[in-house]
Amino acid sequence: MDTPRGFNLLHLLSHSLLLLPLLTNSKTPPIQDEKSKIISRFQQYLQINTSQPSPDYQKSTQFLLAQANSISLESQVLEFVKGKPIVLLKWPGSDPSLPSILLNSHTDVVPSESSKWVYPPFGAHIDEEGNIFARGSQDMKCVGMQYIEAVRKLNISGFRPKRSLYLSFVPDEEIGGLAGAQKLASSDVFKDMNVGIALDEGLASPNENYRLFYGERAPWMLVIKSTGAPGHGAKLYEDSAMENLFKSIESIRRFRASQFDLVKTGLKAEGEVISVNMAFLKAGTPSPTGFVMNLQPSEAEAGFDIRIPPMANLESLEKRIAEEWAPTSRNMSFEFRGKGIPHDDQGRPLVTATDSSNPWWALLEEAIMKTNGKIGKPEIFPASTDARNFRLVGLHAIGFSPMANTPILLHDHNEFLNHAEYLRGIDVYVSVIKAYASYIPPRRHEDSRDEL
Ligand SMILES: *[C@@H]1O[C@H](CO)[C@@H](O)[C@H](O)[C@H]1NC(C)=O
Ligand SMILES: *[C@@H]1O[C@H](CO)[C@@H](O)[C@H](O)[C@H]1NC(C)=O
Ligand SMILES: CC(=O)N[C@H]1CO[C@H](CO)[C@@H](O)[C@@H]1O
Ligand SMILES: [Zn+2]
Repeated sequence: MDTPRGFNLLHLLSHSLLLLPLLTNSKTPPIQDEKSKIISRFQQYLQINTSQPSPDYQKSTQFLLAQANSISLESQVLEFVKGKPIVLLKWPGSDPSLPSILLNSHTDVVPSESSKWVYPPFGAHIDEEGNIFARGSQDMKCVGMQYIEAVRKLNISGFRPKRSLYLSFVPDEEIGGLAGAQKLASSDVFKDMNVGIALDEGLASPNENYRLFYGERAPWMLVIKSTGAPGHGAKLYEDSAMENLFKSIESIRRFRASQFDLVKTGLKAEGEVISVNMAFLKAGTPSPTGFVMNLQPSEAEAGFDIRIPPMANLESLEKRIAEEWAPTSRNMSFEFRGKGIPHDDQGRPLVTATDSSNPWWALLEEAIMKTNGKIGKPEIFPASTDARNFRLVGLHAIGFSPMANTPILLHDHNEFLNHAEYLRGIDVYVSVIKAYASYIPPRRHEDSRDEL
């Protein structure tokens, strides 16, 4: 551990733990020791540079296998794509006929501009307040290690699962998950795992409520292009490429404002509206010093990042794009550079039920509340996660990262998680795994639906 400011973790832990007389039992290690070991294992994982674009998956794989070994979990490394390992750990259940539990996390992290960080992004430095600074401290090495630590605790306590528990550590989520979760979810290995419920990442919550996600918005990357008659820069005329494009941009901006207003006035949550943001504008005739200024170009284009909630009306949006944002009547065309799927193959919103038809939802809430955790209203994740791959194959999937009272810093400078919040999250997963791995559905008639 790097402690340039003379910070001492044991010292910090002792503020919250006045249990010293209890700690000197000869068989069990002191609680503080155990907690500092837990934190130091988290730091080790954070210190592995799994930053895109060239994550050190070899190191993260070695590390995770060693962790699995230390608690005798079964492990295998799947490489559907060479150099993109999926580490799959298994705690076998006593009743293999019951569908299993999948706890998923991704091992890669987004790049960081280290010069803009107070502490180095792969240092995992702990400051005086116990905040652990590292890229991945929130997104989402915290969750991956919390799964492992929860299993470790449960195993030590003598707990044995009825359902098998899988921990998957997948690569490349931050670049779309094609070589990771997508390959896993569509594999034969996955079918054999007979998964009943998958947990994946959520987001930090600045208030006391944990956030649970039952769906996510699908990204549509839209590029619109216009053409028009070129002309002298001094001339006012109709139908130039720029004018054609700007009519579209004005229309798109009005739509954006209408959606944003729904969020600002509190009528809808961020994940429930269609967001549109301009990603690029490309036009002009290059000159040696920049652009030709007295010429109206004959072509122009713009790109937009659009995020679609599962319940959005796709037909009406497609119509809007074709008729208002890129109408052929205005010499416009459009294409998608990526188009996510917000619906299942029957056209229904791709979401995980939050009502009584899905017992896993209530079980999760109960298990969290048992640890005195509070829970906010179920949400749609505003961006994409690997969970969509599990929903696409028909599974229940819930996004959850146990980080309350924590600023949302994923992909930001100085990403951190407080050590106490991290430790608390482990206890939450202990409770969740206990509930999930022990769950036996109420007996049904012989002709009933498949077991959940
Ligand atoms: C981490 O890896 C990335 C490449 O993916 C590299 O650009 C960066 O410099 C590395 N950071 C450190 C601290 O080694
Ligand atoms: C479409 O482009 C052509 C060729 O540049 C131009 O003559 C025409 O005026 C344009 N029409 C519109 C509606 O922009
Ligand atoms: C995965 C698992 O069950 N690991 C270990 C848990 O602890 C016992 C000892 O109490 C080991 O025998 C298990 O292998
Ligand atoms: Zn993530």
